Amino acid sequence: MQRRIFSLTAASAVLLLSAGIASAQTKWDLAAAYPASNFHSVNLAQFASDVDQATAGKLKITVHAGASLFKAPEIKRAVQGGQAQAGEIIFANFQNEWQIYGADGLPFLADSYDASVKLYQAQKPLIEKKLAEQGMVLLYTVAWPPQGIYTKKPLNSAADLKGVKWRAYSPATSRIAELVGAQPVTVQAAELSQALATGVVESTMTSGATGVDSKLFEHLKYYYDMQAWLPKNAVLVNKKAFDDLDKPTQDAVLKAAAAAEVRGLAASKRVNTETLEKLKANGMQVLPPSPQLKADMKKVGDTMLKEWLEKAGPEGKSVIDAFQKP
Ligand code: PCA
Repeated sequence: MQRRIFSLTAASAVLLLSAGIASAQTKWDLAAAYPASNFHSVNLAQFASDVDQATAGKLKITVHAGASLFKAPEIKRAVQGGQAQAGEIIFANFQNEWQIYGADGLPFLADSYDASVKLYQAQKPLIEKKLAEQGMVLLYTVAWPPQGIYTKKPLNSAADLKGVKWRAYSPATSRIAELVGAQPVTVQAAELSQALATGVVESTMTSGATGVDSKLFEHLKYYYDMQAWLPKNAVLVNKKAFDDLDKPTQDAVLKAAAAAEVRGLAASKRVNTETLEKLKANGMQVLPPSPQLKADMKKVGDTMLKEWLEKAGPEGKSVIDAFQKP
């Protein structure tokens, strides 16, 4: 009897203790789609460690890079449903759900870092509102470096892309392929190397960063530095998970997020230069587009902006007007 009472007391002590720890520490899983070495993922790791430090370990964020927890197109819904408390998405992937998400995926609308920041300012209030309706909070965004075209053969004009198997990552990159007569196949970054190795695709439009991440120089020879657009990644958190934090912890998250946004932009610019050098060092020809190729792609951009405005309606027009205001 004596022993039994003792063990019961010990058991409840353990229970009480673990309940205490559980309430003192919150753990978030953050699903991300790009490799751990990618600058977005490195920035996320820094963000997680900043939050850990600022909260003295009260909020532990585990970053699951490389689409190891959810595949890129699934991450948004996983955060919405709370299967992952947080996640990193690329807005352009969700254009079919709501056109405003796709504004930064339109060729030659915002085609420099400065323009991309300006476009973001125009998108941001609408996006924050939409995400709130969807049960999420926007923490920060970081633009990818400018997008160019990778091919096996030299390109003089868009006509050289006819029939080419083109890897797309978003509705807009598929639409580009259709407009130039290439064959779009949607493949996310995590599967890009394999798709190239097996011949499923033989060209793509992406950044120098992804070119290096996926070692595109192993299969493709040319990179045309089109500087066509700078799609943005966004880090989101489930609203309930965020609301469940105490105020000081929320503030620490928001502060670390603001720092990550600034740091991420600087990293993107740096990585843009570095990765184009790395492509060259690995035998890739990094070239400016010919005037014809540039003119052809600009035309594609004009068509896509027109189509986008038709679908995005007055809301879309308000974004473009705000963006184009001097
Ligand atoms: N890399 C990602 C999206 C944009 C980019 O530069 C990709 O190719 O999937």
